Amino acid sequence: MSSSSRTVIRGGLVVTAADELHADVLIEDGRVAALAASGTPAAESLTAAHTLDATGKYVIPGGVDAHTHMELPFGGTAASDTFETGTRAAAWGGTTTIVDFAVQAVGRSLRDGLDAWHAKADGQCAVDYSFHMILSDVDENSLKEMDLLVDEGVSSFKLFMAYPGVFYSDDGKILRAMQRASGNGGLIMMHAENGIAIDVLVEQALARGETDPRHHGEVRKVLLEAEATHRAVQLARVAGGAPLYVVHVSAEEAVAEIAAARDKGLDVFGETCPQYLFLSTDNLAEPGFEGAKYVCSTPLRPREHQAALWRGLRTNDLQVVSTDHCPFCFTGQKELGRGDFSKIPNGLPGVENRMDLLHQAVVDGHISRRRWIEIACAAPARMFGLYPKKGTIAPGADADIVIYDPHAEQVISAETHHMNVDYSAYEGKRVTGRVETVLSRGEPVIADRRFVGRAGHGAYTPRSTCQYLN
Ligand code: DUC
Ligand code: ZN
Ligand code: ZN
Repeated sequence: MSSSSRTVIRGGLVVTAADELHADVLIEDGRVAALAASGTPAAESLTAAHTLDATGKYVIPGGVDAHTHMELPFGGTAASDTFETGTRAAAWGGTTTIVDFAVQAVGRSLRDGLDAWHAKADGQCAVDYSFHMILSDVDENSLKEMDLLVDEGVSSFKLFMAYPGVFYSDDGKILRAMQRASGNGGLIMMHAENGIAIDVLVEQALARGETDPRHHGEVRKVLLEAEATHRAVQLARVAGGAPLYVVHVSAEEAVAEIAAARDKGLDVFGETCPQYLFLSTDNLAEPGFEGAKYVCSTPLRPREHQAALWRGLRTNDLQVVSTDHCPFCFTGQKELGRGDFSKIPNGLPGVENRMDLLHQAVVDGHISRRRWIEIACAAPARMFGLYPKKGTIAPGADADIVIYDPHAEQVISAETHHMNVDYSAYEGKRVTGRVETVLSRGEPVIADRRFVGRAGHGAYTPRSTCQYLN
């Protein structure tokens, strides 16, 4: 067999969610072909035209970011990363698969929304991508379309208990969508905040002259996240046990609702995001209008909530860390909300920072190395039907592989990041660990910290149904 399409990565510590071993990895035709313990005759027999030296480095699966919003129209503007810039930045940060959200517009079909998102992404992406579908208009037609989408690889559906008049679904619509999902294998993803109550508090705060960004955090109360999380769990039970994945969990009380449901054996899952683990209401309260940089929903919480999130990640009450990457420039976009926090477009950049921040969590002792790979690669791949093609390093898996230097020091900054946004939420933060080389299906995308990929290499990747049921 010719060795020209073969690459071997030698001498690194291969870390997956299951194992850590010093092994050489053979890649052939874009897939992992074999692993063999380094230095053994079996490893020496792995020959290839290309060799990558990973001595002293980690060899890890490419990250799977299951929650991004490239080019999302929101709040009278649109997220500033395109599929091209956003997936390039993802690659720089060691993420080789994103699952973005196609949006059903009110009064339109799911198909129209999905087609529109395919048109935005097609030929643009540097790494592989899939779609979830946001349901904004649950009716008989969209319920039927859910079945078709599950069959063609869009097997998860986001519903909003927040944002009345935009994405919001009432409890009846949510129940119907959950009933449908319990029959067709779809996974319901829930934005769990009581948006009707929040809108009352927003109006009252503005009437009192409370217009600064920090009031965004105050009106979007912990109790209203916990209440919505509880309600979503009960609706899923009434719907016949439809699996439920609660997105961007930020509050201790919401983690408790998910943990209680899981203790009953229910298929309830939780995701949190780096911003809730590393940032807090202190950032929202930064002077001037700086707090606008940290406006997202669910909102940042007082830092006391972080311990519960870390604990949830360790105990598997939370399974996934995604970014909810939804960047808006400070100049011209976040500024839309000067004098009225409710007009600040909601969202933070982060697709490039997730793997590094979670590695820092390993360094800081919050999670183990294998748990890092579990919550950032393997669990999201399993949750959204991409495993074992994505999320691990094993024979037959796509060769989406990162050579990671665990000792390199870096300072996160907008000056050096690759996301198309004029600030970093983590400006000045020192972290230990850095991506060195990234392969996507065996092709170099980042080589020794140079971008060598191209728009259009990234392929649309249909998904099977959730592989993570309790
Ligand atoms: N939250 C955000 O912060 N941005 C986009 C949508 C969402 O739910
Ligand atoms: Zn959301
Ligand atoms: Zn989101």
